[in-house]
Amino acid sequence: MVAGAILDSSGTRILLARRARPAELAGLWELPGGKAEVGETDEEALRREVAEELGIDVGVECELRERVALSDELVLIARWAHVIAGEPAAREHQAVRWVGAEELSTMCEQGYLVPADAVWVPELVARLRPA
Ligand code: 523
Repeated sequence: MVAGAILDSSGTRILLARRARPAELAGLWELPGGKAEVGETDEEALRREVAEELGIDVGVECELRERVALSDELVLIARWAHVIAGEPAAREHQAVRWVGAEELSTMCEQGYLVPADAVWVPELVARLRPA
C-alpha cells in the first residue's frame, strides 16, 4: 500500500481525501493512495491511484520515515509528492481538501484522520511551511 503526501505548489498545504468506505473508515480523512499491482513499483502505483481517484498527475519523491503494518501481508508506506497537472476532485472519495499544518494537527487530535495516517502527522507538520 502506498499513500501520497501531496504538497501544494507553495508547500504550505497537503491534500487530504475523505474515505467513502469501508463503513469503519467512512468519513475519515486520509492521504490518498492504494495497493500496488503485481509488477508495479510503489511510485507507479501512487501515480496510477491518484490519477484514477483524483484526476491529477503527480511527481513522486522520497518515502516518509514511518511505515505502518496494516496486516501480516500489507504494509502502508507514504511518499512525498507534488501536483504536476490537474485539479484534485473526489471521484471515489466523499471530498478532498487542502490543509495547512495547524489544521492538520487539529484534525489528528480530534480523531478525523484514518488511524494509520496519524503516525505521519509530526513529519508532515514539520515539513509544511507556515501559511
Ligand atoms: N489505508 C490507510 N491509510 C491510507 C490509505 C490510502 C489506505 O490506512 N492513507 C488503508 C485502508 C484500508 C487499506 O489501506 O484498510 C486499503 O486501502 P484502499 O481501500 O484505499 O486501497 P485500494 O483501493 O487499493 O484497495 P482495494 O479496493 O481493496 O483494491
